[in-house]
This record gives sequence, structure tokens and C-alpha cells, in this order.
Amino acid sequence: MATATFDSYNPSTGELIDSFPRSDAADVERAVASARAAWEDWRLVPAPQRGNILFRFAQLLERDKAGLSELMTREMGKVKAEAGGDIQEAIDMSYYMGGEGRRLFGQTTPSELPDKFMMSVRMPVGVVGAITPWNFPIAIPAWKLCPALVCGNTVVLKPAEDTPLLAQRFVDLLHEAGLPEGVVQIVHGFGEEAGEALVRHPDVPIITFTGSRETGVAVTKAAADRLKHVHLELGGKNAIIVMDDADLDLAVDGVVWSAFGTAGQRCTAASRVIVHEAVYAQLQSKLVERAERMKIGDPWEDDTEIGPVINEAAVDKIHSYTEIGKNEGATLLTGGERVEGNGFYYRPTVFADVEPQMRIAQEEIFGPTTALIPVKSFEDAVQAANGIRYGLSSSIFTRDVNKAFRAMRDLQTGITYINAGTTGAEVHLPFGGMKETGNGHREAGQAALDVFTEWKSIYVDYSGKLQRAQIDNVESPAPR
Ligand code: UN1
Repeated sequence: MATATFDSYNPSTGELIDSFPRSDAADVERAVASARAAWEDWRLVPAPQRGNILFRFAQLLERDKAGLSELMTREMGKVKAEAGGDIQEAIDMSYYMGGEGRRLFGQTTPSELPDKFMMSVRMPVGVVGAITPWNFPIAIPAWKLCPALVCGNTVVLKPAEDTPLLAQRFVDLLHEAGLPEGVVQIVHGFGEEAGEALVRHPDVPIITFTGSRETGVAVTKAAADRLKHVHLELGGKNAIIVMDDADLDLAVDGVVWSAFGTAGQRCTAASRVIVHEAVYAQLQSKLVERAERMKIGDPWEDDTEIGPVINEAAVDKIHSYTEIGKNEGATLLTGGERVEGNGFYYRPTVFADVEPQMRIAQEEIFGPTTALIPVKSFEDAVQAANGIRYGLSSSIFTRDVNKAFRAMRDLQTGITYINAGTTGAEVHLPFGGMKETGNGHREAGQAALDVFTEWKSIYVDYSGKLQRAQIDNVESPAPR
């Protein structure tokens, strides 16, 4: 076991939460060996039984929801209601994937030959390496582990170093739910040590990673030597479009919730607001008024709307973008500063007169900063929305059904909302992004099963003789 440790702190007070083993390559080696050994039995457990464990896990999460939410506000700083939402998302995912234990549908299809049966079935792949972020410390492990497990894989989880205790609780509850020993292993610590060893390990054929684009590229390169399956969920620079016919108060509600909820630390956060010039001045003043009224402070208070960001480095990064925005010539309307005192608090920040090519409109800040971009038309709005490397989420506020449908078709994102903000994905539709937000895979919904299984096509010939496909069935070929 690693003898070195690292500490986890409360981002609102600086209080030490606990110390955790700083896992190294040798720890990863042991964890993978156990998960590999456990796989031999786990893959043969009937999928409905694997699903039943997830149903029990969901019930335990429900039982412990209040306590886990409290821990989340302490370890990660999420405000109370949102912490509850994070855990609810894991509950929903566990029930949903528990149900998959009785589906995991494949296909049957007729053969071109008589007395022959054909089907495709989903096969587990082996040990999954799951690397999860701190911003959804319970939900995202559930997004990855629930489908991985119901499909019959075992898992080595490397949670973010900022939220090790929540991840540990998550794994403890899986065991309490009846998950056999060895099926899920946890390694704590840092990407360069534990994470990299996991990504490179020859006995880990699937890597699922949520985090920054840069790390996603590094993960892909490291996994390439073994041609691993890599699932990536990376950054976003999500835009809300507000058209001239929008319900402006509703649009402001959407912007406030999506830009400043979770202190902007969501990959789905609305860090750009593209506004038709006819309503630009009005939207701007309503938004500033709301941003300045938001209650920042202790995340465990019921009425707090913005808690701390995760750590000192995050405050520094967010603030560096405030400087970048000013230097680029954008107008800082409100915020743009750290809240003095204990903890890592940053004021909700709104930039106006932002041009689509500015860095504050192109790069992921991961904080409570949003950029207002004025446009003259729907076409310009779509062009600005699409003019970035990312493609996770998008939204449009309009009462015009034609524009809504054009936006659904033309916005280059994996998720599009109509008359709602950019956040709030539910667990039973695919979640993920186009372009450089990922590599074409999706988690959640049925799509997640494709990440964690391989298709096997099976042909059963019960004719009792050799039948040659494409040769022996040419009596009545399809017309050409
Ligand atoms: C993330 O920020 O990584 O749709 C996930 C949402 C949440 C999940 C966000 N359900 O905003």
C-alpha cells in the first residue's frame, strides 16, 4: 500500500476533511489484478441479479441522501439543493441501469439460409478504468459504474483528488448493497500517478474519463498503444441563444441557473449568452440585477445560491479570465473579483460586448463567468454558437416554433434545450458532446451500454449440413 498520503479540504472553510492514500503504480497494479480476478465470476452472474444489486444501491443512496448531501457541501462546496440533486441523479441512474439487467437487448434477425438462427448479444469487456471529476462527485461515478457493472464488467475507480471521501462512501455503499468483493476497486490520488498507471495498464481494456479536453487528449494518446476503448466527456463552452421574441424573464431565469448554478462548475454551464440586439439592453440589465442579488456564501445555508469554487487554483484561473476579458476589450458589467475572507468564493461575473472570437468566448473557464454576445439575426446566433471547438450543450429561448426546430437541427451540440438553460440532463437520454467535447461516445441512456459492451454476433445452424452463406442461397437472389 502507498505510504504517502494527500489531504482533502473543505473549500468554504479550509477545514481538513481527511487524509487519503496517495496511490501509485503498484497500488494500481494490485487493484487491477483484483478486479481482473473478480471479473471471471462477475461476468457470469446473471444480468438481472447484477441489476438487483443496483436497485439495492439506489435504495441505500436514498436512505443516506441527507448525509451524503451534507458531506458534499463540506467536501466539494455544492449548495444544499444542488448536492441533493447530484445524489438524486445517482439514484435515478442506479434504478435505470438496474432495469437494464432485465433488458440488455440485442437483436435477432432471420438468416438468408434455412434452419439457421442469428442473434447479436452484448458482451462484457473486462476491467473498466473510470476516472471521475469532483464537480459531480456522486452522480458521475454512478453514470460510469452503474452501466459498467450491469453489463458485467469490473471497475477500478480513480476519483478526483478533491473529492476522495465522497467516492469512498460511494464504493462502500456498493458493497453494502451486496456487490461481491473485488468487483469495484478504488485508487485515490493524482492523475499523473494513479490515473496514468490505470490508463496504461494492459489489463484495463476500457477507459472512461470525464475532465478537461487537454487531459482527454493525453488519455487518448496513452491508451492508443493498446488500442483501448476510450470514452471521453470533456469540456464545453455552451451557449444560450435569446431571440427577440423570447420570454425575457424566463430567459434570465435560464441564464442565471445555467451560468451561476454550481458556481459555473458544470461542463454544461452556460458560459456564453448570444442575444438578439433588439432585446440585448433589456436582457443585460435584468441579468446584472439578478446576478448582484444572488446570495454567495456558506453552501449549507438554505438560501445560499452560490457556494465556493473547488480550490485556490480554480479561483486563480477564473480571475485570470476576468483579466483576459478586460484586456480583450469586453465590458465587465458585474463581478470580476474574489470574495475576501475564508474559502474560495468568486462573484458571479458578466461580460458584455463580447465578440465570438475572444478568448472568454472560446475557452472553458469553469467558474461563474458568462459572456454576452450581441447578434443581429437567428443565422448569426447559430453561427456564433457553433463557432467553437466544443459541442456539448446549447439552448434557445424563442416563441417561434420554426426557429426552435431549426436550432434543434443546426446547433452542433450533443444536447439542445428549447426554452430552458443548458444544464439539467436526465439520466435516460444520451449525455455527451459533438466535436472536441468527446470522441463520439455517449454516457447515460441506452447509449452508455455501447461504451461498456462489445457486440458478439452468433450464428446457429440447425440444418445438420454445411450451408455456405452467399453461395448456397442464390436460387432467389434479391433483384439488382
Ligand atoms: C457535468 O457538468 O459534468 O446536465 C455534468 C447537467 C447535469 C450533469 C452535468 N445533469 O448539468
